[in-house]
Amino acid sequence: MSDAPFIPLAFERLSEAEMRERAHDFHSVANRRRSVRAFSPDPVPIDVLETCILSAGTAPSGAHKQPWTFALVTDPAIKSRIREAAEEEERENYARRMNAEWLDDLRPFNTNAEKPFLEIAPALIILFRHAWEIDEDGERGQNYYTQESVGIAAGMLLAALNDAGLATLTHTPSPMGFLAKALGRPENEKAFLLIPVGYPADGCEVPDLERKPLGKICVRY
Ligand code: IYR
Repeated sequence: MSDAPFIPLAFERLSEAEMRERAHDFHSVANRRRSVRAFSPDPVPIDVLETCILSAGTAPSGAHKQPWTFALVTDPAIKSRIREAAEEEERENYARRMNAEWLDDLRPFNTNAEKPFLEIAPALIILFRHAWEIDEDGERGQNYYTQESVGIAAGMLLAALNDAGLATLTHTPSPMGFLAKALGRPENEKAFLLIPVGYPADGCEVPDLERKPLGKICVRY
């Protein structure tokens, strides 16, 4: 038996009617989320972003190591540096790294190597994955399932920001090594995702996409 302390779980059963209503309400908010590439430069309340980051930080993680750092960037000079470095990689991606099928799959999204949203969006949240930990004495400690843990935290962050009335983009400039360098992150932290956050630009349009129905994403046994 472990001698680690346990405490009573705070958990309240809801009525089925309330469960149904809450599940539907959450789906209707989640289903309005769209990846936005045209942002308004209007500033957003930083405390709202911080609260959403706290929600992301409630994600489950391997051995509760919480192997994540959320870099919240609003400094225009840093945003510019990130845009410049991201576009340098993306020019290489579009010109050489992505094959014909990939470029064809991206056609409906009208993307290219230009990433003005990295400067225009009022905030960028860069999620770093801790591949391992470094303790106060500089010793290495193991982390577990860091891809899964940080992926779940990223999903929770996107859901929280969407629920708070903010638009996001799930952006993966690749390779992402330049982000740790630009932000001076320690060597155990690997950039996982870059999320521009703000309000959509006036007149913002998004591709006319459909989501798969339940029958296409859920199999019952
Ligand atoms: N990273 C590139 C290309 C790109 C790739 C996928 I897969 C997307 O869903 C969207 C874009 C870019 O950001 O343009």
